[in-house]
Amino acid sequence: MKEYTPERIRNVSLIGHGGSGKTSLSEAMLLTAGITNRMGTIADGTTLSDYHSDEIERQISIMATPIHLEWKGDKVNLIDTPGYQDFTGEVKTALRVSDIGVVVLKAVEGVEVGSEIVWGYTEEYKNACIIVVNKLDHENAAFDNAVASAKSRFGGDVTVVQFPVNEGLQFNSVVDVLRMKLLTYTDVGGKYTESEIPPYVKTHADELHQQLLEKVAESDEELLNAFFENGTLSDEQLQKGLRTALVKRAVFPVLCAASTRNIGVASILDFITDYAPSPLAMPEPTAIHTNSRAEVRLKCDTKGEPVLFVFKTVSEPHVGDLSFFRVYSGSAAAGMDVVNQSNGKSERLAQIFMTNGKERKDAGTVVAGDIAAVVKLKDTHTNNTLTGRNLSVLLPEVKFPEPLINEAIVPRAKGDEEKMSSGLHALRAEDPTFLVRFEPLLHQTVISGQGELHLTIIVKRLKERYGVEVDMVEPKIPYKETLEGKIEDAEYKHKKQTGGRGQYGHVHLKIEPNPRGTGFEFVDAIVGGAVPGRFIPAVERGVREAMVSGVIAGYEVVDVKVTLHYGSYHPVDSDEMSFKIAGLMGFKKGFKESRPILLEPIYEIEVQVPEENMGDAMGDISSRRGKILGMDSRGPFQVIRALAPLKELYKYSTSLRSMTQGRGIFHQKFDHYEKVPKEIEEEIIADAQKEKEQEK
Ligand SMILES: Nc1nc2c(ncn2[C@@H]2O[C@H](COP(=O)(O)OP(=O)(O)OP(=O)(O)O)[C@@H](O)[C@H]2O)c(=O)[nH]1
Ligand SMILES: [Mg+2]
Repeated sequence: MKEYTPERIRNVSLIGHGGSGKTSLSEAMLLTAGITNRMGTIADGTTLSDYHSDEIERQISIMATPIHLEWKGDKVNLIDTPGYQDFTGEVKTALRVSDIGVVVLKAVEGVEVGSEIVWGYTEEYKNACIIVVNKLDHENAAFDNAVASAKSRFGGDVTVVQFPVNEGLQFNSVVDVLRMKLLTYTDVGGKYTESEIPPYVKTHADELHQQLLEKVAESDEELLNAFFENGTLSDEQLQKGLRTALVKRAVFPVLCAASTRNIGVASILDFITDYAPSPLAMPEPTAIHTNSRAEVRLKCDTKGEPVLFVFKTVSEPHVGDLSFFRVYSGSAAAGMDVVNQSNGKSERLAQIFMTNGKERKDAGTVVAGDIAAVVKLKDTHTNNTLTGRNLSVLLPEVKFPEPLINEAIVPRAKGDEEKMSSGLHALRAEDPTFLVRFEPLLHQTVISGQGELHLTIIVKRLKERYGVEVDMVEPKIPYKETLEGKIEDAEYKHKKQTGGRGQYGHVHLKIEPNPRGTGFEFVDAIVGGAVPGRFIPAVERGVREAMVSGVIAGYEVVDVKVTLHYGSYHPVDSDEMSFKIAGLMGFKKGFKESRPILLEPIYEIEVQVPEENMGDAMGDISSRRGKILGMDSRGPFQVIRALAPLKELYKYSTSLRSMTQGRGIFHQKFDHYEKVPKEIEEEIIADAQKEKEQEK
């Protein structure tokens, strides 16, 4: 494999709304660069990037897929990312290691919700951004509208560099207002011919050229002075200025494409390699020294101490885990020993690959700025930093989006629990936006993710890869039991006399509520040895056991005070077990008579919706027994803060998404426990009884 210097590398993520044509664009780029000799299609499931079975079946991208090509001597690393909202974690991790984001828009729709979400990520990671208006061969293509929508959502630095002269079914030509040429595509291989701009679009081209000059001039004081002095910029000033303006996010150039017809693609590659930043042109990333916590700037120096960041883990059949990494300093080569600074373990880079979807080639030396994959590391995961022995630093981790949806899962076959758990953990290593936890009190495994499709795919992989079939069910709610009344004297006598030694334990308990949140309290108020001291802890253990398994509906009892104030014992038959049973039964009996109630978890939610969905969102929150705490505006959005029972928030993200066409977002966090309304309490108790009977 050829070795590239950092200035000859470009790291690009293709990002955008679902179906905008990112994968098709990557496929066209591979063909144009001669990596493939035929363009794969989404319909046939033959693209290099969408090679996973789920992607082929659903005809959408699900994984961020690294591919690479060479264009005019430069190495272009592309990460094709999914547009569907459930997989935004993949976009984040891709942009984290990319210098450049290519935002793909549809020529008919322009900016959509997904475009706005990924744009937000480019702001977070400060990527240089290029906008590609794709599908210009669509009969309703409307380039100017798409650009207007980009300007209104992404700001006035969106600047046209190319415009189509014949958008629609016959689309094959664009005017490049940077070089002031007409580019015409007639070759299926993607090559274009250059000619003079035809007279009927010349004025328009001149105007846009002038706008581009001004935009570039504005991005830099020196250029602005030169512009005022000379009324223009030299070609050299324009080109150099454009390069720095891209890094500064002062200009967002707009280019044109019809990916599936391979139109515009070659000049997008030209633009990326001529103007978009190499890793050397980007600000040096900051790492943190593991001991001193001091900030360390990482120079993109191939001779420096190696620092690698693992941004993605893919588990491949017959290969094992592939860890994708970017080198931030130094170089990486097969056979090298490194330290995983995230857990202190040493690792050997056995085999390093460059990948194009599922195709892999040995990589040789991977220099600072480049991206590659390594197989079979022992204990290295996404977000880990690997370094040489002489530099202990950590790079900042990708902050993955918090989970939005929970489902409980139950294996179909008894005895599959262990296989299920190990499969889920392997899947979790691959996908940090997916979480698994076991709820010991509720005896269930709960999986969380970004949406219904996300969890459906996890469940399918569990079956395909680990042979475990599971059902998704609504997660149980961790209700609690407590009481509102009190009982002065709950008596229970446990007595058994059947041959041999008998059993005898006898208690009188006072049971009363403790203030909410203060927990359990046990008071020993025995006087005169009515219950001998050695049996008293056993009584407390009995009470605690009853509390764990619940009394009225099988949920944990909280916030009670139990006073043992009287009892009796038998000199021969009494033992700890007898008093434990007396404590347990006495508590259950007394609890039932002290106006027991159920408590439910209440969450605070923050819901952000577009203004026009405000009414619907409020109505929906009320119908979920929510209480509005306040409202605020945030840009074009309204933010509602409310309290709502967890029970009513099941699949909330799905309905919020459909209510707002995907624009609504929400966060939730546990707030407190509150009494369950009577009619709902009755239902819960009835359900618990039914479940108990089924278990018998
Ligand atoms: N006419 C036309 N169709 C296109 C073009 N680009 C993509 N398509 C079609 O649009 C659909 C979506 O294309 P993809 O390449 O899968 O889009 P994507 O952005 O990768 O989609 P996700 O990864 O699911 O977000 C497919 O049916 C493509 O064939 C184009 O330039 N012109
Ligand atoms: Mg795709």
